[in-house]
Amino acid sequence: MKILVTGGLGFIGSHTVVELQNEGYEVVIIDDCSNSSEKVLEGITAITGKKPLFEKLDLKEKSKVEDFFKRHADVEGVIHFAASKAVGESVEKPLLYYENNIGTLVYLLKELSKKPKASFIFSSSCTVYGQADKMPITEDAPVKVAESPYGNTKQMGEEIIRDTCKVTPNIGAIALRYFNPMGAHPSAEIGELPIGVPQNLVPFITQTGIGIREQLSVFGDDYPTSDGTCVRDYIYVVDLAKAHVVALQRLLAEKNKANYEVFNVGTGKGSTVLEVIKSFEKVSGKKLNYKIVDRRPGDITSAFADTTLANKELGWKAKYTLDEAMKSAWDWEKKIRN
Ligand code: GDU
Repeated sequence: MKILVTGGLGFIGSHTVVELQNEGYEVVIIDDCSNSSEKVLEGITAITGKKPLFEKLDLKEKSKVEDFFKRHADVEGVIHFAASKAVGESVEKPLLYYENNIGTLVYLLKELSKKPKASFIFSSSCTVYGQADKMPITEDAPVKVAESPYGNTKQMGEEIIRDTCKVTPNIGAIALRYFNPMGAHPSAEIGELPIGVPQNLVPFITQTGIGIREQLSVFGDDYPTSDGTCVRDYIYVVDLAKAHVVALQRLLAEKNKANYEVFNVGTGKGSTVLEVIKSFEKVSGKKLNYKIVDRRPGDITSAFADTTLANKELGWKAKYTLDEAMKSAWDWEKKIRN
């Protein structure tokens, strides 16, 4: 069975391609390589022994998307990762984000609505909850006004899919709301490759550990948490990738309870920034150079998932600990700098 993975050369996309291939699916990747490299194909092939099909294509080019679906009429499911994801950049360039993240989603759904049956998995984010009133966060927590155009594209994306599914019963869709993905494949063949200075905590830590960055700035230690630093739910990227496969299988087997569903994908456990640093120090045996600085504007105090729904309905649970995920991130960092 052929599955299209858009953004399949990216961080979460590439790990999902591996899990799909391991389950026997034929994968075709679309990626425009704007934030990824064709070299990732080699890493995927080294792990699975099978090179996925790949088309370098910009999903904003509507006629090329139409042509793709004509040539790959046998695609039965789509996992849609391709999107711009830098929160700060989205504030500077909102139209770029709406065009990249919303325009392309519409084109894909249009193509799927022409098919007799199609399954669609959407990369959403816990950002839709903003600072939730209750922890852990359940899927029925209210969606808060987005803090950035990026966050807005995730909210609007979910709404577009929901509205489409209402009138298009041949499409079954699941939105997965990721918490904080981290780590790399245990083989260290694929992992996260941030361009420029990493905005996210874990790649900044590993780059500091290896000596590319001098010091990690910890954004604030006066939050109302156990040690004053922010709490997040760090989920190992391989666990997250597997959640996509089980979500797809639910749709393909028509086990879904509605033709649009939403699931949180996290571990259910919150960790503070200082706990993440301690985990790095433990698995690497290195002291991390860090200092406490002012809060980063827009950061929320705390976000961690209630994963009961995903556990029950998808039969999925995160297996790896923070230390295991951190070790994989560190192994990857060491490998790519050698
Ligand atoms: N942090 C630091 N120093 C850094 C980087 C991060 O202290 O150099 C802290 C942040 O303040 C935060 C935690 O580490 O408390 C995690 O920060 P990340 O930037 O790694 O992750 P966020 O939770 O801020 O971001 C996540 C996703 C984004 C977007 C965002 C929406 O990674 O893509 O969805 O949520 O809020």
